[in-house]
Amino acid sequence: MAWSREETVSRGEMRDIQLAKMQKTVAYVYGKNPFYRNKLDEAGVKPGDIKSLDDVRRLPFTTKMQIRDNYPFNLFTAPQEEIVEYHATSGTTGKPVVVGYTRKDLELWNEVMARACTGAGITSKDVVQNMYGYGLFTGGLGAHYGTIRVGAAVIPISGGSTQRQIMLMQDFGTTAITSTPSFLMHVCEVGEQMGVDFRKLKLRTGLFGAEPWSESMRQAIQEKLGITACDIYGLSEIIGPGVSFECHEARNGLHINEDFFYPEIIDPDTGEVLPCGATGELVITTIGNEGQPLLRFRTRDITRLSLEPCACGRTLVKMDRLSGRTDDMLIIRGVNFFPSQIESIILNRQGVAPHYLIVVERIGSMDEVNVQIEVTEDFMVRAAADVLAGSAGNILADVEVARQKVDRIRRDIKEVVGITVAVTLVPPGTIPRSEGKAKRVDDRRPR
Ligand code: DLL
Repeated sequence: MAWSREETVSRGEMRDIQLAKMQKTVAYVYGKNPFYRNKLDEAGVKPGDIKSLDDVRRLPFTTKMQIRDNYPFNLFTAPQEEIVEYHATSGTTGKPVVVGYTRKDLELWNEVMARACTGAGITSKDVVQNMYGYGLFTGGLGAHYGTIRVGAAVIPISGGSTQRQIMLMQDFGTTAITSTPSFLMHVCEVGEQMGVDFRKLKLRTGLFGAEPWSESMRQAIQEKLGITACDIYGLSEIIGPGVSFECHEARNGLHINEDFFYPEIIDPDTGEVLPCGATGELVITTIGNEGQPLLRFRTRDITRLSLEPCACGRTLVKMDRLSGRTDDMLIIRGVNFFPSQIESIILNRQGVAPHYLIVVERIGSMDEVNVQIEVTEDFMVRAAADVLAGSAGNILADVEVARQKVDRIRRDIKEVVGITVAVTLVPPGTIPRSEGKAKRVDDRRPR
């Protein structure tokens, strides 16, 4: 069952809703925000020109850089006194991107997060352990609002405190988890070391996102915890988590809350709109936001849209799990690839853990990639026991197993990605763990 009627309306009705809200949004920003008025005047478009959804492509794009250039509040369209909550991106370089929410925006965010929780099968009977970071990052409060809106109980533990996470899971009878997939994997690893069998706990579902994760990672999470793992997508500029979400029935793509976030797919190089089903950059126009509405925001996230009917009965358009970001793409010796392509290859191998780091260096004039992957605790214990026992035959066999693993992973990467990389197996616990989004790439090339 969907949370709201809009999730199951016909295509025709959805397009009517979108057009009415689009026209209202364009008139609103044109009337209230000098940045947009100038942009629309330059593009020669007046609010009255948006007569059909096809006219949306006449609107100019908005980029992250433009939001940053208007730091902190110049893109706000609602007056300052109507803003009731701020969020911001972490921003590793320069100023962060700031977002301001009015009461109506918070209502909208509650609504889309309630839809996402319902999509994952969360109801008022659930106890949700919210491991997303609280603070300026939107993950914590977004999941918090959605949980409460569906009437479930939230445990607002935030990220970190790994052992405490496990204790609360056991003692509070947690049934659902909201977390980045990488932090959850870390919690699992620590739990396993403590001898916890997560499958025996009351856990049954979860909403995971904020970073790329592969189908293999989903399988690993589902197996280790005995839950259904649903993907959730969003970005601070648009609202935070809740732009799109997977339903637990199908788990094969994310329903976009398109009555609030109007999606388009464009060719990232030319800006041309691509037909439904083509892969490209996701562009979103917010058609319900008040604080800081965005016209045709370039997310830089790469995906494709699908209108195939879904087993859950929702008619909301679906997007594929992200294949990467245009700005995360690594170009190595002329070959383009996304770090997330490597994850499935690693996760499909026995004896290695889902913790990896892709190190890129320039040696002379050549770019070299070294994929560091942790071996599992079990593998390490066996090898150490053989060394202690002084059994030369077994030690040699262990070395041979490790060599074959490295060779296999190298070959698979070459086949899938098309480049030759070095693969190094490193001891368990060597790769830094994150409490939020994992850092998968260490690009040491001079800029
Ligand atoms: O990550 C909002 C969020 C919080 C989403 C919790 C889901 C759960 P930002 O910090 O602004 O916002 O980062 C947004 O993260 O453009 C994507 O590149 C990436 N991202 C978010 N969700 C997913 C996902 C939050 N499910 C950026 N899969 C986005 C892959 C994701 N990447």
